[in-house]
Amino acid sequence: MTSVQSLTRLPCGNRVLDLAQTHVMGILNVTPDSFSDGGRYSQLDAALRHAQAMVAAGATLIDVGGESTRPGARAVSPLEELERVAPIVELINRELDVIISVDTSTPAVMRETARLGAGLINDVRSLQRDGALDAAAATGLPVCLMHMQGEPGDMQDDPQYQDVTREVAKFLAERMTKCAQAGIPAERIILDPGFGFAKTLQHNLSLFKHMEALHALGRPLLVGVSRKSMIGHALNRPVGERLHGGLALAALASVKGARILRVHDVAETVDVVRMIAAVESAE
Ligand code: 8Y7
Repeated sequence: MTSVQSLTRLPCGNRVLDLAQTHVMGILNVTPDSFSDGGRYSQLDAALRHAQAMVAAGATLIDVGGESTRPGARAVSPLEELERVAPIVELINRELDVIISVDTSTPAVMRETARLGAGLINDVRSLQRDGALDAAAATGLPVCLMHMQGEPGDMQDDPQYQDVTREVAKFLAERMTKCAQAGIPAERIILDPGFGFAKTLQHNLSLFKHMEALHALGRPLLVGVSRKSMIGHALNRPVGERLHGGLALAALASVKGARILRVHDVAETVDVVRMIAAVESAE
């Protein structure tokens, strides 16, 4: 079937993402807060309430992550990651009407969370860990492939590119080929330039400016710039003062054709997306 609908509707487990629109993905961090001693139930309850608020504010996807990608973050075992992520995936799937994206590079987490109701695999390592291609293929879920050089721990040491946009496109095309060979067809793939991952400010700005070049790969784009240091460095703002810069980038990304915006500030970003849609649907 190659109707127009099949080109714009992406099945995500038991839900469907309409790719004719720009969507806001809310970020839900479930890495344990060392300053909170509220116990497991209250952490789970707080995560559910945060997810609920983001859905009420207009998020159509929630990205659940249990492994910090911050430079210098401690490595987490697969079991530890699964114990953080699985209960919240199960709970959100039961309580909320939203597509659950799982931010993971870990094969066991992909398989188990898919069983518990996840609708999308968001892997900043583009399924390069041992067993990840096969695990993702077995779930039948769509996958977001993101560009990065190296590992989160060392990626910002001295990133080098001749032509950042061309190299990011080449990497993503190669990962799409690997996916196809593993049984993940192009129709199930979302692509992400990977802002802030192994890139200087100038790399990030150039990649953002030329983002449209990635449309040549034929797949929807996801953009994650919320509160990132590219905003901090461009505007000289600490992390708590990056909202306006982030909204400017959200608007630009949306106009450049990005289909999913991964953000912390859902309500504000939804207003940006809806305002643009209102203008674009006018006579
Ligand atoms: C991104 C991401 C992060 C991103 C995708 C942060 C997990 C760093 N950034 N996933 N994850 N794209 N797909 O500052 O840009 O949010 S973590």
